[in-house]
Amino acid sequence: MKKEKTMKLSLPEEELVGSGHLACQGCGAVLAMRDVLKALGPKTALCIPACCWSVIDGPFPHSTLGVSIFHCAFETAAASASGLKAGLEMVGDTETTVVAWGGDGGTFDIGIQALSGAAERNEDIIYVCYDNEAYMNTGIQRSSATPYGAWTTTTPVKHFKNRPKKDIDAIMAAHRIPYQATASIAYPEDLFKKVKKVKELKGTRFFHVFAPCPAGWKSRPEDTVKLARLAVQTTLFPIFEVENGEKYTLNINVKEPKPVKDYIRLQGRFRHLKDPDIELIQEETNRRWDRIRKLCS
Ligand SMILES: Cc1ncc(C[n+]2csc(CCOP(=O)(O)OP(=O)(O)O)c2C)c(N)n1
Ligand code: SF4
Ligand SMILES: [Mg+2]
Repeated sequence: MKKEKTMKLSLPEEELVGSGHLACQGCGAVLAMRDVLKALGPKTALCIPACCWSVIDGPFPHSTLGVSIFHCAFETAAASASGLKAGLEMVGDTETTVVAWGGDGGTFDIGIQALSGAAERNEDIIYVCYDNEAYMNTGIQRSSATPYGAWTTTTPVKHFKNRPKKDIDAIMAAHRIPYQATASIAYPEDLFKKVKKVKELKGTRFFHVFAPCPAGWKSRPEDTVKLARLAVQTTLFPIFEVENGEKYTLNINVKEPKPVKDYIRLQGRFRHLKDPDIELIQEETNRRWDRIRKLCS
């Protein structure tokens, strides 16, 4: 008799992201939420500033999420989460994990003051930035997380983004918070494991999660996970963690990096780039990878 193939689940079966959400097909931000909530469980409260996720969840009183949500102003994710945590403690709830959940625009740009303040005070919150590298919810405007060379509606083809992506990980390391990590929706076990590990840790914990957006990247929805994996395998997005701003650990080593071209050519937002432009991106990627590897060694 032919042996039946079975798939072993490495993440818990319980889903806190329900079906019927409002995201586009192939949205990486939904996978990020799914993995993080599997690690945190239902006793979680999210502060969500203006971003795709404030829409994805659905219109009140409906919600696709099995956890509480506080929709806050764009620039206030970390401040709102700090206040919510203090309020919960005042009423004797020390069990609920408070999470600020923002996009790259709400984190790298408009929410950075609140985030920096919360990190400096070492507020007892988890901050998750799902990074889709632009202001997607309002129609694909450039953010400081947008990579060099990308088209967006505010960096049109003739004037594509000519500045590098802001190094938010270095900025957070400078705050010497107890824990921070990069992660990717293509490596759910790594993301799950790291969130679970620091769930009970006190103080500010920051996650920078790479989450492709087919609508904004002009990529195929079925390529979302492939692109996220390629971003790691080309070393464009290294996966590492930092404790107290000092102890760097590489979580996913890439022994033979793939050329960045493999990643770039799958996305319409980079269609205008010529070979010399891609060569520049390759050189910058190699430089940053060397620096991260040295920090982790
Ligand atoms: C103070 C303020 N400025 C601008 C907006 C408009 N706005 C809402 S969502 C958004 C884009 C958010 O981008 P990001 O944080 O990267 O999340 P994404 O939409 O990509 O998921 C903008 C500009 C707003 N709601 N409030
Ligand atoms: S625009 Fe991008 S991030 Fe927003 S819901 Fe669609 S795929 Fe997800
Ligand atoms: Mg964004």
